[in-house]
Amino acid sequence: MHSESESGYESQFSSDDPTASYGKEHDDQLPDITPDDRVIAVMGITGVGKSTFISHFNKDALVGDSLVSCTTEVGIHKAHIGDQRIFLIDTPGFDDSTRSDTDVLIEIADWLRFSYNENIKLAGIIYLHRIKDIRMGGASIRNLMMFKKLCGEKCLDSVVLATTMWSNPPSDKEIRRETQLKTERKFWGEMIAHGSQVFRQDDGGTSATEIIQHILSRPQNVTLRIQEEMASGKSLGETAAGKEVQAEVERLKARYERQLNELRQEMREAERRQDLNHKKEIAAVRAELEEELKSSKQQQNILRMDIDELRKQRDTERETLYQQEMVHKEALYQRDADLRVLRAKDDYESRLLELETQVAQEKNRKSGCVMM
Ligand SMILES: Nc1nc2c(ncn2[C@@H]2O[C@H](COP(=O)(O)OP(=O)(O)OP(=O)(O)O)[C@@H](O)[C@H]2O)c(=O)[nH]1
Ligand SMILES: [Mg+2]
Repeated sequence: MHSESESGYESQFSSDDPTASYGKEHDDQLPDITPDDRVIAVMGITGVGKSTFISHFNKDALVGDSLVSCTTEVGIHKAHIGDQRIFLIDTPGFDDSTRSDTDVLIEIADWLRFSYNENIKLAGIIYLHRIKDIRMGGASIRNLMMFKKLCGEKCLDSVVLATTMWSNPPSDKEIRRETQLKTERKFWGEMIAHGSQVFRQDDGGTSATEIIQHILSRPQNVTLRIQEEMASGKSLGETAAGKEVQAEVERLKARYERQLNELRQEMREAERRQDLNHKKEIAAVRAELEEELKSSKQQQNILRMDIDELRKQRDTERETLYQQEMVHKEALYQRDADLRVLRAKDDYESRLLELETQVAQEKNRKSGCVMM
């Protein structure tokens, strides 16, 4: 097993970019993925260990060490298992700490649509889960639901469900959690019944290679449900995964509206009592909720849009951000240059003053005066 960080997708990015991110640059360039290559997507909630898994095959995968999500864009990493060339697709996870589910879905769906159009088929999908998580909380359940909707039942036999972050040796609690994950239909039970395989990612590169080898042992490639849906002309919001996000956005929107109504009532009470401080507090919370509500409405509009339009919009936003960054960098560079000139001028003037003083002292010495 060895990794490469050049050629293919990766070569289209600057060498100091450690992660090859998929982006608009690919519009006019065919990726260097041939039908003989096997492409494997790695998915799961943020911080579960997707990039770490990939880094066992290609050191360029960007592993996070902070509380915020690390991988925000789809990244493509090339590696070899024996003679087989593989491409590992790193994906941002739902429950991203900085982005909405809508943004994450756009990012993943956009790559899946692009790969479908380029006839790049997936050999399999690895779905990671932290065995350390005490409960299958809201975010994990939502992520799993989204994943199932993204894949569709037909693809489930190409899915590997793998648990990360095992203790050594495994604790009883971890083993009990694994059993629960495997047996409860709403967790992994139903997926296992449709052919998904369970692995432990508990031994670094060794267990990671076993997982990849299992996928490679299956000759067929798969098309995910969302890829078929988008190819048939559906907007993102019309796909099963998009509907899942829509439902979540709708639920949040209803919650913000309810809270705003409650605040209006509270505000009337505060006005009646002429309680200025409370009025200020309510106004601050109301402003936050109104922002959230605005963002939910924007997300609903985004999900109704055609994915091509979305992509163009996103590329324009990125371009604007890039331009702003360049202007900012240029201003900083100019400020540094101005500072250097000022410093050089100061140095020159002090040196000149020093020399003038020396000359005056010399003159005075020669004429016999004493300088005070
Ligand atoms: N103990 C242990 N730590 C792990 C394991 N896998 C990942 N980590 C650590 O968990 C943290 C997050 O790992 P990442 O690989 O960045 O997770 P990710 O899923 O790519 O996260 P995002 O990019 O934010 O979605 C890092 O500090 C890793 O070192 C594992 O199997 N065991
Ligand atoms: Mg990552």
